[in-house]
Amino acid sequence: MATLPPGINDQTFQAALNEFRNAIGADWVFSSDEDVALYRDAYNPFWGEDERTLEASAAVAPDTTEEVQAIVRIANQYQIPLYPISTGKNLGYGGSSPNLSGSVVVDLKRMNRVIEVSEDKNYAIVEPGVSYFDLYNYIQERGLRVWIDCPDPGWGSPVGNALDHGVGYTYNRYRDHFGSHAGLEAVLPNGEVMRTGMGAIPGGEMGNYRYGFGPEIDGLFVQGNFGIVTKMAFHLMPEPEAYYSGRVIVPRRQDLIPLVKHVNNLEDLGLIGQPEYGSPAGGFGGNNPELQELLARPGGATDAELDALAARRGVGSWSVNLQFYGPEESVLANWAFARRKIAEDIEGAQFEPGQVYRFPMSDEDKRTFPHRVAIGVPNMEIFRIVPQDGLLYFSALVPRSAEAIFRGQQVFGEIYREMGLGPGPNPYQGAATWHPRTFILINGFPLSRTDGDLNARVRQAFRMCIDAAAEEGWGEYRAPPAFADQIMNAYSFNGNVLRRFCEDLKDSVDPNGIMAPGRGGIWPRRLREEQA
Ligand code: EUG
Repeated sequence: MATLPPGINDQTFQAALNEFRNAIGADWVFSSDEDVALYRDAYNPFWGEDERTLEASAAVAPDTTEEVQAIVRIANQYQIPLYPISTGKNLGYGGSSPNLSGSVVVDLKRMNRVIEVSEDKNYAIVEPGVSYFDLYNYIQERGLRVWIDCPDPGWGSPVGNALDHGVGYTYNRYRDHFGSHAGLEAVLPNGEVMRTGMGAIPGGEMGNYRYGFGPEIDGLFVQGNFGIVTKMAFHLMPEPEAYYSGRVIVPRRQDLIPLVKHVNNLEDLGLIGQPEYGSPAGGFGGNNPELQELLARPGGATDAELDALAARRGVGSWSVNLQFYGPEESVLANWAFARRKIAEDIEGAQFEPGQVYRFPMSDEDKRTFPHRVAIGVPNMEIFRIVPQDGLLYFSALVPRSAEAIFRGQQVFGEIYREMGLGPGPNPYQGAATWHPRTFILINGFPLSRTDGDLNARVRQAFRMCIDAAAEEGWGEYRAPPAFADQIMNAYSFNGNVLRRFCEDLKDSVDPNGIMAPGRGGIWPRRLREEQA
């Protein structure tokens, strides 16, 4: 028995499904229990309790923008809530699960056409069902000298990833995936098709200039419910001549403060790609028994004790890998500049040189390259470190400083300990640095397929983290649907005017409230009143 949308009886629902079948073909309307179950969140925070929480009622898979329009019109007629997904791989952030139970998933996987890749002008135009693998293969098959910028899981969609604030590895202007877009096409909640940027001029060229004229409204489609994006243009990086990566290691825990300042400067000068912080003393290599013992003591360890231990073990406290792209001369010169600035300022800093890689690179060399996403080669290696039953990502946006990292270790560590979820972040846990101009403290809460009690505690800890972050002036950048409302409510300046403004827009462009109700914490009037 399907989970129906609120206020819709089975007869109306069946009538709507029949209309969908007439519009796009019966093969592409999925309504059996086993088909619909595939759209449940694969990292489901409700396992072991009510696994059907936030379950879809059905799914439809259109092939064209016209079919998307037909679906939206039918949804309006029958008041059926829709929930669009691209490749549906938003794992840790809800997967393909809607914010409103009973929504019909609009699965855009068949809209997987690469419309254009321009090698002269360095852009791509793609449909939402195109994956990073697809776009990469398209470029390789044609021998085009442009790079994609991909996130860790290569099966995701450039459109879907950009629309959920996703990111990659190369220079900021490419690895900020929404930031690198240049115009889009969307089906609006009333079924009309709109193009933004230069696409709004008949015969205009999407892919180059992003803004066009007037307000830039593309952001409404990010984590939003103002339409279904059916095409999107992205700026691509021209294939660089060389890639170089060097590692900096600093001895003391507090050395992270000046290190972050130097790395921020390199980044804001446009000299480096994603800086990858790590710790030889802890972090991913943190299973040292002496360290564990220090941390387990009441009150934890002091910096002096941690530094003494790191010195005794002959390891540094922090490391950062710096990545350079461009002409061979400039990547080496920029690495020399980074070394000089950091050596002048941080006593005992060490520098491990890497090697110059040149492009184009053979397939064989790509296969053995140590970190393929850094050179725009999509893969699935990241799943080696994801626990079997998945994770829930709590991801707080914090200022780009070591002080914020230290504070986050304390604030979120307390919640882990209080909720009996283990030690939580250790004194060497760094920040995620994919996003421009911010750090993101990502805490992956493990889920269980069988232990409902653990999942319930994880959900509670997640909610405590949202509140604790808000008290620090921090919000989250992305979230599983179960937490969207609480997160949006934390963005509460001036009586939640941000949310209220979005609701005004929502009521005006989507009066029937059919487009992804609840996504981004924005509900249509009808459902706001129900919740009140
Ligand atoms: C990861 C990356 C993310 C995120 C959550 C997890 C990677 C984990 C770039 O964003 O939000 C290994």
